[in-house]
Amino acid sequence: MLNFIDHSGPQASAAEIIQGLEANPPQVSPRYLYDALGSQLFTAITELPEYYPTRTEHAIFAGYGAAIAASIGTGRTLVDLGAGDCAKAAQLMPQLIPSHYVAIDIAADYLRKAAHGIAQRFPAMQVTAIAMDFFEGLDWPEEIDKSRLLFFYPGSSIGNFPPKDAEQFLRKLGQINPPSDLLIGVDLVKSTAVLEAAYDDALGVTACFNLNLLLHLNRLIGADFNVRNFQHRAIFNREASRIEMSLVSRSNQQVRWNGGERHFAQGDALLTEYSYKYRKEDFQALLQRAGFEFVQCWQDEDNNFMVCHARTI
Ligand code: AVI
Repeated sequence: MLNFIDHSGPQASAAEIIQGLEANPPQVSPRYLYDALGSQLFTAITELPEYYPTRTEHAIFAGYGAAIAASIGTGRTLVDLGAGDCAKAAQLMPQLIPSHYVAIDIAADYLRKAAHGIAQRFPAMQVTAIAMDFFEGLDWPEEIDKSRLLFFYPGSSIGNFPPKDAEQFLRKLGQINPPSDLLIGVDLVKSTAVLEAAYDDALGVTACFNLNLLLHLNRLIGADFNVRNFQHRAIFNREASRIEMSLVSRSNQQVRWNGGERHFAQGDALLTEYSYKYRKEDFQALLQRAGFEFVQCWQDEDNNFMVCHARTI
């Protein structure tokens, strides 16, 4: 049976968006990449030949599912952070055999349907879906028992936080009710060519995903961004170890929104997302600083991606 809890609240803050647009350099939180179309475009990205993280992580789960379950144990409360279609957790369920599956995502309708499907597929398991934004930290809902927690954070979503924020986020997770475990997917540093192709694919799907953010902003703050006047850019900054995704103005232009405006000169960049890439030892050190001891990790043959099991210290 599915228990659905809606803690979604207001999803967008016009003031926050405008503050970012008026900053120098201008920036927008990556969360605004994910309206209904943006979420579908992201799903399309995960199927692109250049975008290796999703299929590599899938292969790691397929190849090492039994070893992962042996490391973690069964009968846990599996807390899926950013569950989406719940497919990644479902892949591991036959081995992890959770007693309770808690799926958390901001997209309430999508989550309810996906979690309902999981409840039907695994009738012996308790299933709770919580619509909430855990981006700024996870306020644990009182309704849910918090014993024997296993946090599941796949897809290298941790890379969309700057490392200091990632550390703080993980520390807060670990403090909810220790001892608890963490199973997390992390994208690894690799060649610039492979990384930049993954974020600037030949079909232009990532460009659409990025540009669609402007249409989303137009609706959220009454802006008049013209998508044709901006160009997608994704570059790997090796020193900062991150992909920097932005939208570059193709001309000198004025963009207006409710109560404000900004001039974009040709070449000005609006920053839309960072995607940090880690070296294994650097991520282990981050886990440690966040209050987790590293237990074990699994990687693909080419060392493109890793899945880490960690436990609160
Ligand atoms: C969701 N997140 C892990 C993706 C990433 O790889 O940073 C988002 C993304 N941005 C462009 N392509 C994919």
